[in-house]
Amino acid sequence: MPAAQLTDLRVDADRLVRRIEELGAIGGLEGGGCARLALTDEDRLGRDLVGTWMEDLGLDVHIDAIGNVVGTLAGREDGAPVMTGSHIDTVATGGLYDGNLGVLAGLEVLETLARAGVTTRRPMAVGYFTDEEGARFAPDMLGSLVYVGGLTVEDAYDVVGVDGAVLGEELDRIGYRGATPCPGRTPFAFVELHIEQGPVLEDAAIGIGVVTGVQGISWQEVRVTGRSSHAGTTPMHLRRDAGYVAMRLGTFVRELAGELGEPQVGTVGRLDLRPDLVNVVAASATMTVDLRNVSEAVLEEAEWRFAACCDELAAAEHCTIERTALARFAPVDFDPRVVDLVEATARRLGNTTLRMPSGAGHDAQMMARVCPTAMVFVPSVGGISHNVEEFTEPADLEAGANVLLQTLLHLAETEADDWAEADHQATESPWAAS
Ligand code: HGY
Ligand code: MN
Ligand code: MN
Repeated sequence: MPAAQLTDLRVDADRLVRRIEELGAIGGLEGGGCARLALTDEDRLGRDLVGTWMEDLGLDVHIDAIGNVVGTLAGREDGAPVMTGSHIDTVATGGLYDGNLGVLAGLEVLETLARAGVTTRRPMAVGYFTDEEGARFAPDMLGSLVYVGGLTVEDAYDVVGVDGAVLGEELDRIGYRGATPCPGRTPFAFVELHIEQGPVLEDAAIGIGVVTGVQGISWQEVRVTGRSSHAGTTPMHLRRDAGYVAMRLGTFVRELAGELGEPQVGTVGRLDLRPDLVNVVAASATMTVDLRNVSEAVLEEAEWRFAACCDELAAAEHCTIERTALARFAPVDFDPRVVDLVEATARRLGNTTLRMPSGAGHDAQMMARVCPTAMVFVPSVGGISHNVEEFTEPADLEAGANVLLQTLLHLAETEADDWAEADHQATESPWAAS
């Protein structure tokens, strides 16, 4: 198919929306949304469904040692594939689009090409990565981290989940410990479509987010140990109140974000007091602290100021505090050539665009370690995500999927064998001209 016709190719938006809804029904929640925590039975059912769609399309499907699944459409030539993908595991209050859009839009791109009889120069691949959310097994982006060699598969197998399950055992239980070795094959380039999950695009009435990078992420578990005692008879100055210390730490996290200013964010998402009884001063408190910033230096400042607060409170309240890192990823800048291509493609297709960093972590954050990578955002209604009310308008889903299609097509057809030439190609190829 001549290049000029390739630029006219568009996805079948109805098929995409149907698949989003069909996958979303697995682990479906009352009132909408879905819960498919990593490596649960619901995750397995979602995996089985997406795997069936990949196989029905005739993709060459591989499951790797950490359960990442990649389907590849052969190219006219062998060599490194142009790759897209995301995740299909969700948080417990998940929506239908977080991660799922990126996987199903990638599948839709390959189906559009296959149905049009298009064989691109380079192979095209779509994948989903295990445990992107990290909500059950930390860290987040675990599967893509193993894919790029940032964590050994053996260490990943030993990760213990918030429910006490062991990752490797759960992977075996659902039958997704595959034979393909990790680290995975390095793609020629990786582009991920994702909902923004925040309010920026909607507030600005912009259709496509051209994602320039991802902010740094610091997750830690904090365990405060005090002493249980009687709530009625223990004078305040004699208490070793783990619950009070935990709540002071939570307040500190909130105030620290305010002091450091945007885009610093801080969240205490989990808090567990023991013995968790109305008339007992808490003996222990276990909580999580999530700190993020686009600046590594400011994120480090947030971390040491939090540590200093822990030390002060431990001394003042006669408690001990242990902190355990659950995830720590530095901010990532995406490849400017791919970012430029996403922007040029989105504009060529008539979209309004805005360059922006990602507040959420994504698998692209890991893929950027090994190949030229960028992301495409579409608006989230009300800026809501990790919430069953997560929603993106069908027209925005379609626009994002078409930007993904045309961006991947350009990458799969560019004559550049190495990225030094790609600059040259990006200006001369038919995609950039029109
Ligand atoms: O935590 C995150 O940013 C992502 O949802 N895993
Ligand atoms: Mn996601
Ligand atoms: Mn998420």
